[in-house]
Amino acid sequence: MKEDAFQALTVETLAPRLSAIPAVAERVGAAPERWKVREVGDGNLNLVFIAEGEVGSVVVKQALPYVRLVGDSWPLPLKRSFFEYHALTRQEKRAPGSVPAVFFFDEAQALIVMEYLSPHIILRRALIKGERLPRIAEDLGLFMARTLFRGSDFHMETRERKADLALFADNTELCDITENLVFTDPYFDAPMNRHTPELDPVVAELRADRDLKVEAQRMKHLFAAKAETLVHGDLHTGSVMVTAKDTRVIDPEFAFYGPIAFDVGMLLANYWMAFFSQKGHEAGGSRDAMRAYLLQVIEDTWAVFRAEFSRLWRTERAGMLYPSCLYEDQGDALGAEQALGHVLHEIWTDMLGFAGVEMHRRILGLAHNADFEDIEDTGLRATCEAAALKLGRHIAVNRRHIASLTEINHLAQLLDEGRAGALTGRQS
Ligand code: SR1
Ligand code: MG
Repeated sequence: MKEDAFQALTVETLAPRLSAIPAVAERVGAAPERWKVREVGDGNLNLVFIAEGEVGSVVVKQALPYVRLVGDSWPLPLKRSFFEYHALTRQEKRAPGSVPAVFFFDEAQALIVMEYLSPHIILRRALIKGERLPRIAEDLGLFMARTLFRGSDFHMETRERKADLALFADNTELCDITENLVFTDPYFDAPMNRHTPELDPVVAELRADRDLKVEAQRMKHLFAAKAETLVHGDLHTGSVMVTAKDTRVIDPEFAFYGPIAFDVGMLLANYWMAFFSQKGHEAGGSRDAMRAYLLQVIEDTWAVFRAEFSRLWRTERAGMLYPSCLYEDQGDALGAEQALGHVLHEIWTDMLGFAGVEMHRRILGLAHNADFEDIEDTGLRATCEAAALKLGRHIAVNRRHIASLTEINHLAQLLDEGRAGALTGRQS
């Protein structure tokens, strides 16, 4: 199959095409006529199938040569599957057990056969239903600290890291999607944008906000220029599968060498959006406990990330940056701690900027979140979205002057209750 020209899989062709591959047959069964195949992809880009046989089940993910959400008018290279495969192997090494196991990869067919996670569901869906997952703060805080620290010059041998940086530098088209959809399009009337009509006045205010537009481009500048570590690149709540006992991160096709703060900011932004959307899912009962849970998850995720990053700094800082020959080896452990403080402070400040723009793009840009989209009453949806837009603006513009998540979460509560005034315009 490796030499073959690309052919998109279908429910009918998948079993005959893949059952001859030993690594796949071993996990599903060798008799294709006994396979049950269904397409379950609901993402923006790819095909995703579940194949079940007499032995077991696998997931087959295949890239399409275009953006599924838009159609073939927007071509997108198949090589994103190559980057996803290589990111998954690195993440498994750096944070064992945090991603699905990969059984087979075919570069020409842009397909990855991997572990079928069951009874896992997408984290975003769980949060919309009001489910409180007990492990996500710990698991995702550790995942981010371990993958981001261990992929950086704090830890890696510099030659190996530079080779890896060169490998992922070719993921240009997916970076281009983020550069446009996240950092630029939300801030003007770009052709693919859409928003809930009742938001018109808030949207006009944000698009006229000079400080915000400058800050969004500063974040884009960082995203494009700060090749610090191998980031997941699309770490939102739709890229995480969960049960009460297990958390797995999926879909790293946007992986590239970028700022440590990018993954952290994107994830926290998606929790804040989940928080603001709860009001729209309250028909089945009060979501007060869910709101409190989400704000706690945000604080705990950052605390776990910080603690694990600090532990790795003290025990695995073997790369070229801040070498121990300058600090610990000279009896100056305090110097290393001082440097750690600076590094964490920069991650904190940048993380808030990335979180702010992520909230904006999910409400004003092309790719929206089910958290808000599933709210049918557009007036109610707009109320939820407006609160998220205002918090996003506040943390992006004021990120250098914000001391704690407690402070931000207090503002989030005020906004959610409609008690925080405008929080846009020139109030920075
Ligand atoms: C056209 S792709 C839109 C979005 O889907 C992916 O999940 C990324 O978040 C991207 O920005
Ligand atoms: Mg994805």
